[in-house]
Amino acid sequence: MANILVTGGAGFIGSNFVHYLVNHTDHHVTVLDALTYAGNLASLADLPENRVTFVKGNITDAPLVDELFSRTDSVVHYAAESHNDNSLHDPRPFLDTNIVGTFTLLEAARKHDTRLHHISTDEVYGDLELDDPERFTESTPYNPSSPYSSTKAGSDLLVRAWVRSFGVRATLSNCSNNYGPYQHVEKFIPRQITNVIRGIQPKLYGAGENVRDWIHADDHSSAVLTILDKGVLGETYLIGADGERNNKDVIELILGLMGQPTDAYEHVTDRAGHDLRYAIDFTKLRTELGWTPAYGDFEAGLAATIQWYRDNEAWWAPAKDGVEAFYATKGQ
Ligand code: NAD
Ligand code: TDX
Repeated sequence: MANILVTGGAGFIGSNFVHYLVNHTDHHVTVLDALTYAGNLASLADLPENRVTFVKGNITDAPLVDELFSRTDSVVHYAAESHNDNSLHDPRPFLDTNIVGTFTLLEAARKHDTRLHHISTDEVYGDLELDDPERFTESTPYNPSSPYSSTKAGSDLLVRAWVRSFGVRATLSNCSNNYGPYQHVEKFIPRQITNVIRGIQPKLYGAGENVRDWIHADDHSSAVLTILDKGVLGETYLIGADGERNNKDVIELILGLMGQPTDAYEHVTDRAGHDLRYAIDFTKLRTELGWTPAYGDFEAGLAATIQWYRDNEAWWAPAKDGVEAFYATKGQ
């Protein structure tokens, strides 16, 4: 049994990881989360109190971070400002949390010699052409497009520098687009599901040819736990599940699964600087650490996710009107 600190554990992927740890290990989990608009304590409500301790706080709060690191074995760092559209509207919080927050954790890891796993995104690599036969690998050059992805790229580079310069015991992973329960309604898939439930037309940015490489959040969690247990210090691992789909296909799939005509959506203003395609080659994780995804069937995973949003309207309803009002100001 170990004490694991999970930053951002009240967010989408972090809360799925906390559930995963409780269900698949005997570790004790401490969650450090500022409960920004994206954090929701209800995402942890059904977990046993003797396994999970919640601390409300900011990852830029150095004394708090120092105190927590002094009594933890490992840290998994999810906390971030995570939404590209918000980063185009107001980049500042992305620099504070993603850059300064990660720096604050690295300094504490250095002081306490704490094992750290840093969670990042495939967006640090920029985007691919639709017909490019290559996918991202661990050696693809960094080329981020948005304020969000550039701050995530910056945080990755800080981690690598602290490994090399100070011997911090860290690993990194860059994952593709996640879907599953507890994802905020600002994001593509939950926005469309909850639009259909509310009788609002789903909204497709531009022509919808943009491709995302979808992975279930549980598969992301199992990959992170594998890296935490078996990953080589200083190494980066790409996480994906061969889930490439364009946005138009995903919206049509959601409509079909929800019993609606598959053309019952509208095209809205495209995202500025919209990345065309992400695609992950996860050969290194598969061959070196023996990890494989469990959710092979995207349609089945999506159907289960739709059911989760149908069953948990109380979880997402408080955020829905505000999100739609924000998008409406941008013609989206
Ligand atoms: P999210 O926005 O749902 O959750 C972020 C969480 O971090 C929230 O609970 C929020 O309250 C907390 N947080 C934000 N700023 C904080 C701060 N300064 N101090 C403490 N807590 C703070 O994000 P997510 O989609 O779950 O993403 C989690 C991580 O995974 C991020 O690092 C993101 O870059 C990465 N990632 C996400 C995806 C994806 O598809 N969503 C894919 C690859 C990587
Ligand atoms: O209403 C919408 N309509 C639409 O067409 C929204 C909200 C999005 N989109 C498009 C934009 C993207 O091509 O859908 C795609 C997915 O959009 P998001 O859910 O905003 O995700 P993305 O920008 O791809 O980034 C996500 O994956 C990588 C996460 O939000 C990041 O945190 C992660 O790093």
